[in-house]
Amino acid sequence: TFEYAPAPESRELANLRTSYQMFVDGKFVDGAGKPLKSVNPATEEVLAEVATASSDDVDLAVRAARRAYDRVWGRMPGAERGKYLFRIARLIQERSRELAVLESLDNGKPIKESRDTDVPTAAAHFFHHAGWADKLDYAGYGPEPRPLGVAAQVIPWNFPLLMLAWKIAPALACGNTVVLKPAETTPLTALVFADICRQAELPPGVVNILPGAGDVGAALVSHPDVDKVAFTGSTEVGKEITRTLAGTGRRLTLELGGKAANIVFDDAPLDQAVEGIVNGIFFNQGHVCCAGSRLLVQESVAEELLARLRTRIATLRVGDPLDKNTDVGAINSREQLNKIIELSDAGDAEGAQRWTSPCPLPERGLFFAPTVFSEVQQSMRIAKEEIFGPVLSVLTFRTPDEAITKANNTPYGLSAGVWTEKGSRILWAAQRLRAGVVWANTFNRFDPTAPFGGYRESGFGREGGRAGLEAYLDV
Ligand code: TXE
Repeated sequence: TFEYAPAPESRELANLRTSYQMFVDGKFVDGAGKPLKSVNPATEEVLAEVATASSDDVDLAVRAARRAYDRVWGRMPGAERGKYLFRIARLIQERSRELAVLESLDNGKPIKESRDTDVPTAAAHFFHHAGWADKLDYAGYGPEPRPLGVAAQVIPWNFPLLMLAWKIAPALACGNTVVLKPAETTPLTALVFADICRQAELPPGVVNILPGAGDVGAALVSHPDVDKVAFTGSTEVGKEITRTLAGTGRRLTLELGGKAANIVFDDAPLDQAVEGIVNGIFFNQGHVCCAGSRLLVQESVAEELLARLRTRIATLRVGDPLDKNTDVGAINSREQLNKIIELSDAGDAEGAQRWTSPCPLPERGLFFAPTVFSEVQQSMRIAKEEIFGPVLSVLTFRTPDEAITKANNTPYGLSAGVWTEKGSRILWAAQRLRAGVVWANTFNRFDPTAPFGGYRESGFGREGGRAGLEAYLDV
């Protein structure tokens, strides 16, 4: 049965409809796949029914993208492409309230995050790349860098609109056309973005949005007429895509999981560090590939820091994503909640000390209270595996060298944080940490001018800034 849960005013603000179509060749159309139901994780009620693509639909969308590339977009002067990107950026701003409310309904993230981070950063990404479109000759990739052609892009559910912007803005700025598949649990803002492309009068076929599950993603990335694949998601699927593309000569960038260390040295400003640690692991319920999920704290300040941290975490408000006072929203899916529960139970079984915030939790919906494990050993699953939830594992170290060794003791390499008053130590640590991003005395800061991406099992390629253009250009 269908129930439309959200209060009438938020439905209205989000312009929520009961059904959504996919976007192919500039038109909203029904897909031949089985429609999916997008669920509000804060209530577990159905928000809307969404059309999904069949493999024939994937083929139609790739053909549309190819035609648009050959006839229009791939030949258009950069300055003209830039105008479309500017227009899209402004339309995201104009429709920011609708996008923010819809994102919080569909994903479960607190409205203050979708309002202040996801949506404005998505707009910023289009503004930034609009500025590159006519300056690619100066980007440092040779005198006449060329677009690649048709880009197949698959994104996850943790930042549905923002990940879309990270993928689509550089692709379009460089002259590529796009077929993008949003995650099956969060397709709605991508379809509003499709409407923004229509409003911006983007030529048909330049952007195509195909909702669906992993099978649609697999059909898309393996389509023979795709020139480039960009994927953000699990390391497991990233490896599968790498195998699929082996030997095809097609370009690939991957942004996969992480197990970031947030390192607090004994000279760190502790109050500031507490804020950074809280933001590092509880922002977006910890559904963040670069989340600071391992806290490495120097032994001499560990007890003091943990005491302050618990006091601070106990003040976090968990609950209704649409309440402006909520700090931690809903877990995106039951599957993800089960994974968080399973890994936390493994922490208990392996002998770590669990502390749970005494905050009240809503009676229904998918929620998990902020949790801290202390006395964590490197061999434990909670120290090694990506939890992707509001769970912090605390380890200690004695010397700076030991901190770096422990931080690098992971197959991942996406991000890290360093807390210290010593500038020289920041530079020393940044050189030694195997992580694509190292934050100093801050965490989870994103900016379209700064390249983001990982090493090793966190993937390869960069998104953002000049370095991010390389993924969409031939030199
Ligand atoms: O990821 P999937 P899931 C991690 C996180 C999480 C775990 C599983 O630890 O708990 O992965 O999450 C599409 N070919 N991250 O299951 O399956 C899928 O439809 C092509 C970290 O959600 O990788 C979705 O659009 N595409 C991560 C996207 O891939 C396929 C963000 C991601 O889903 C596919 C998300 C296939 N064979 C999860 N199978 C990060 N880096 O931020 C699935 N998909």
